[in-house]
Amino acid sequence: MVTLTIDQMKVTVPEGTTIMEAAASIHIDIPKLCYLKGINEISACRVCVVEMEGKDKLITSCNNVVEEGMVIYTNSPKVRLNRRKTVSMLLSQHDGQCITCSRSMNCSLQKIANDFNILDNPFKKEFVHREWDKTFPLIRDANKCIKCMRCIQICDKVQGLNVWDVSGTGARTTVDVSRNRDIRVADCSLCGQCITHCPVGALRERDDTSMLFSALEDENKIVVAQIAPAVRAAWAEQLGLSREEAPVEKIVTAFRRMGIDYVFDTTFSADLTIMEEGSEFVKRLQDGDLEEYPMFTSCCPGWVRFIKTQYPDMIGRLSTAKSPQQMFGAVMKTYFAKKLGVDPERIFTLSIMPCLAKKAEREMDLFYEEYAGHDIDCVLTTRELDRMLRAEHLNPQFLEEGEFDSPFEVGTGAGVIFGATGGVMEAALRSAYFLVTGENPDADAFHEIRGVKRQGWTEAEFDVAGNVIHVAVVSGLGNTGKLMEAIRRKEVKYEFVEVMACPGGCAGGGGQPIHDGQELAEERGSSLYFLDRNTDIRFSHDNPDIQNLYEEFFEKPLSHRAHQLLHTEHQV
Ligand code: HC0
Ligand code: SF4
Repeated sequence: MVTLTIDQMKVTVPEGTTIMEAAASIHIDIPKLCYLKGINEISACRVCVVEMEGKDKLITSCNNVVEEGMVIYTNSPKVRLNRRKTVSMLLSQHDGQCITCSRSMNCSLQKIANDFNILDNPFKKEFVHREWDKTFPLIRDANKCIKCMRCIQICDKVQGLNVWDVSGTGARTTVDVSRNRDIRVADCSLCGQCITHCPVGALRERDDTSMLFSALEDENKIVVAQIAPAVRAAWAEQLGLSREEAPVEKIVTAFRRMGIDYVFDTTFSADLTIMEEGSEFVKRLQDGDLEEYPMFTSCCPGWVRFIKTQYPDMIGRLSTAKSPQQMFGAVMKTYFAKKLGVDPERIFTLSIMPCLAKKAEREMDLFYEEYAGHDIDCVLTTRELDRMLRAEHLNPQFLEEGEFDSPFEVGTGAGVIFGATGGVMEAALRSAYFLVTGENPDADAFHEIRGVKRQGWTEAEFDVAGNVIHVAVVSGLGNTGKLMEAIRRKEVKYEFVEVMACPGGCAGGGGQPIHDGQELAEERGSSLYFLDRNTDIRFSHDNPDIQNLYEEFFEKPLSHRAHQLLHTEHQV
């Protein structure tokens, strides 16, 4: 252990602790902009400087470790002056258009500048316009970039994709797409992790809210919304409500007040996905198709983009089942349109997702009878939902809980846990067990695969009526890359693998509210498991609305019509 003095307080911490962590242990919060534990400890921003007795130069606290007898000042006049200057310099490189920024009030630079009471900035810089294709779901605004390097490190170290790099030299140094590529060809998975780790508004999603408002204005359109499982665990975080005070049913009421015609829960189509994907798994298992390589889940579009660019030879191992988002869209434009007695063209499908890649996934075509279009017309992230609720002056505190519409009213606990890492696998196993044995297992029989794993993956084996099934669950694309290599080298062997691009699954999705420096995927995931435990129906195949949909329309899983509407051929 090492004892030192910080701001006249003695503190004893383990060897190797950074000064920043030692200060945090006695509730001194040293300001910082670039630091991300274990990922970005390069002192790029230099906001975290402190004064050390006996040393002339200030030192950065994020990457200098404690020494016995050290005397540190975190807010001496010298430190204060230096930090103010550093922040002012950073502000000079930032266009400061806070009023029109998607991160206004949620920006670490804005907060630090306010905390330091910086009311004027002597440094001014001319900004050059930099081109960016604003039709791409991920948008970079170089004039807001403060070169903290977090996006480079997250994409590289956590997601293994190296999409970003430093470009230019000297005063022109900035961050841009690596190797001078266009973002569209840079193999970006659209996981959005660089956005959720950007301390300012230099990275954001394409805002699609105007598409929804146009549809709402169009009297010919019937607007049908779905809300993804993980949205319920996070949507109110920045609206000032706790999770307990913010059930998803409040969004239903908000949507009705906005004029949305029908509101459904994606947990319903998560159940539908399980029926199809679970049946496909059992079939592939029985056909001996899983002896060499596993079947991979296909519901995470970030992962699907990743496999297409990084492991194209493995595409055939993906389940052919569409994701719940797409399945719901297909059902709305066919079965539901028929039920309403309207043309599919009149149905405008909206989905609220914790994800950016869903904005690209929606471009998938749908052809059915006379109709040629898309399953989904508009995807908004949880953050866009929050901005929209604010714009509409819909205060969630005063919204009552509404009810999802019929005929897809019921979603099960199995559908809810899709939003957490391991949830799709667990839901699939609950139903696969039933498909093989004709009986339900204990709903918690597959709990071993729950929980966020920052490094590596979770594996387990389960006995289903004498068949031992080896499964793996992985989240984060860096981890996924390692798992894929191990599978290829035949160091591991599984029959079924769940992959989610974002660490912790959709709960930690790139479209979720941003809390700088905090990883909330685990906490949000736990709240989804809590909802599952407290739901009456915990098996997808027990969902009466799903049973009814098969009876009235699809006949049975993997039927001809199911293949036509609920499955897809994955192509590079
Ligand atoms: Fe997910 Fe999904 S669970 S990918 O994370 O499968 O985005 O929440 O909506 O489609 O259901 C995201 C979340 C979904 C889909 C579902 C799946
Ligand atoms: Fe990298 Fe994901 Fe950002 Fe794309 S969205 S640049 S893959 S971190």
